[in-house]
Amino acid sequence: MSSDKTKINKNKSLRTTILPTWCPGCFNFQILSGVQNFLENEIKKGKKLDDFAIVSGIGCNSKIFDYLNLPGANTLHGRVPPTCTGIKLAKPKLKVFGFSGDGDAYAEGIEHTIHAARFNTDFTYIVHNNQVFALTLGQPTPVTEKGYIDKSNPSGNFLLPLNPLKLMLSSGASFVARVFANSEQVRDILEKSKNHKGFVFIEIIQPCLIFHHNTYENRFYNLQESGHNKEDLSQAFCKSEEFDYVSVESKIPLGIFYQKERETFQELKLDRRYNGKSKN
Ligand SMILES: Cc1ncc(C[n+]2csc(CCOP(=O)(O)OP(=O)(O)O)c2C)c(N)n1
Repeated sequence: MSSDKTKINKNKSLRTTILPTWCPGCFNFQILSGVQNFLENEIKKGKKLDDFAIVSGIGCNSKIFDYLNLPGANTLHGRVPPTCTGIKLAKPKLKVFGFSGDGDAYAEGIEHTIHAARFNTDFTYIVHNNQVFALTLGQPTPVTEKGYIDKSNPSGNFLLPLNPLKLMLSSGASFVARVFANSEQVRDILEKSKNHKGFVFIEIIQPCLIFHHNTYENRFYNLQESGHNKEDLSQAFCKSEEFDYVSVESKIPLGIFYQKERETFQELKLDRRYNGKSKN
């Protein structure tokens, strides 16, 4: 935790006075504002700053840790899920949020992302997906499209991207959603997922104005408005395949792909410890 923030943590306000170092107009500002609006509403309804904990990794996205006056940890690259898991196991009453970039979540930390979904660990994982390693100047991540050119790949990225939503669904995530980096959409999905018990995975499509500014105009539609059944895993898989992270024409579904509660890691672990067996 930065020393500046530790000092500011003595104040009652959610917002710190640390000046954001994101590029002007960066969509991370939209994400920050959506998170702030959601949390301020929770605080208005009686929650305290120390009812929450936040964890971020390494990358542009992860600077969000400095701008929210909440306890937690700015951890190692790719280690957001195990840090959230540790906090949640030690302090089960805390509402824990993890923030990562696509590099953090799907490259350095992919094993932890998969196991958090498989274990159904009870925290909310927010992945700012700009399809590049932005802080280190635009190298391709596992979700960058084939053909993407940067200084480290002058003849173009030769690999197809993985589909993180499909990965999360097949790994056992009990809540899987995607939104665009728009303050209102971010606030709304946090509101809709806040009572979900278990692993909440939220992908935020976050154009990087410097290294990866795709054309998204007229491509989004809302799953809930289109009659999608979010309890149907096979429907969720079908919907997750509509956008392959390469095409610049396909429609991009937003909203909740899948939501079905099942026993969380915490419940299974505590059952084992205290009853000698799991509920299943
Ligand atoms: C273990 C480790 N590997 C590599 C790095 C170098 N590094 C720092 S930031 C970064 C890019 C992060 O990209 P992403 O997670 O996609 O976040 P973004 O900057 O795009 O928000 C990398 C590779 C590091 N700090 N630690």
